[in-house]
Amino acid sequence: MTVTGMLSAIERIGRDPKSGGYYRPVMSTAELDLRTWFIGEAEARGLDVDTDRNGIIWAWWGAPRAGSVVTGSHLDSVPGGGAFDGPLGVAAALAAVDVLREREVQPARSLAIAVFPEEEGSRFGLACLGSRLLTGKITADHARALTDREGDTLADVFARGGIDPRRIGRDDEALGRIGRFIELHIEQGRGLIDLNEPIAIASSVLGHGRWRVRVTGQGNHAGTTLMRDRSDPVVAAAAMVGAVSALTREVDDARATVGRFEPFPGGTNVIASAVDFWLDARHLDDATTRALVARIAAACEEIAAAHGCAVTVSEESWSPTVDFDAGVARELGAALPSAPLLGTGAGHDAGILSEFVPSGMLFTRNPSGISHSPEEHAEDADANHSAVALADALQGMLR
Ligand code: HGY
Ligand code: MN
Ligand code: MN
Repeated sequence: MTVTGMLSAIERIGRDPKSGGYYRPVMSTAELDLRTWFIGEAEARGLDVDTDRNGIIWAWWGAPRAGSVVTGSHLDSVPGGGAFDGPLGVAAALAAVDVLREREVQPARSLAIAVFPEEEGSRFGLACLGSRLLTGKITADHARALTDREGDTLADVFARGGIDPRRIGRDDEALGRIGRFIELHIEQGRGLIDLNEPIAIASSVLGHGRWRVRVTGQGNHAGTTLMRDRSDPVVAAAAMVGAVSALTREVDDARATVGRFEPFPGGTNVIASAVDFWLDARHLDDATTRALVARIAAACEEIAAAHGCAVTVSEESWSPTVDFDAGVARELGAALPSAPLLGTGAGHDAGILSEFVPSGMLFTRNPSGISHSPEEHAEDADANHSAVALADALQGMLR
């Protein structure tokens, strides 16, 4: 089955019929359905499938052993996400196995397709949770205690999803089997369309972090509280969001976003008592990101004081800038000589793994560059070509 055929088979899973956006949080019904789909596709190809103690699914062509080549991506999505972010890399990996078999390739190394849980961090707030658990970049205790918007802990959610939370954590045996990790992903940003190329090789991943900003004030009645008597955290938080944009625009190539803004209790005729909003800040230079966030935090303090409110800023996720392994990039370049090298502003499991195993990424052309939106798109020809490009990249590594 082609990549587009596989993506069509799952296109209704977790899709909001009104907005067309996807919401597939880890261990939700949608994501569990996608896991079932992937396992079915992998088993139909005779791959040996195992879901490990961190909830990572491994589909093996050959015995799990040191020096294996691993490819794959994730199936979870951001709220209102597109159809390709994650699933394109998973479907292309399945189709690349088909291509390699059509070429009668006899791998000298084992090949595995890995599907990492909670790459987006949309449920528990921490990006690339699965690859962080695998590598020990997050402790098991810290992970178990993470909570979702309903206050459910990761431990409880994983247990309900069939993963024993007592067993999560660094997995040297699984990590030790990975000789190379190659992730194919839809391009997020406009590069390839302007270069008239279908595939790019990744050079770097922008460092990025997430901070929760909590503003507290005085909850009160909307009709009986004079304006001069208010300590309204929503008004303070709104000014802070303005400061985020203004301060970030002063720093070349920095990006900062507030996409999640939650007043409490959230009544139309209620002055909120608190507001939580989340800051996503990114820059190629980690010290620049840190300095920008420090300036934003100082501005938030000033604004809170001016509105009779209090504010706390707490870090929830940090991923330093990653420069991918030059040797892997060369191998990919040798297999795909017309593919340009492109950096990305989006984080990936390959970025986390690259600290531990030689890793690389391929990007598939996205004509508009839009991502984390239902408008995310890859043309059928490019989506299907992804499998051939990935097979070309893997074939040399499997020798
Ligand atoms: O947020 C990101 O950069 C990625 O899509 N997880
Ligand atoms: Mn994403
Ligand atoms: Mn992704």
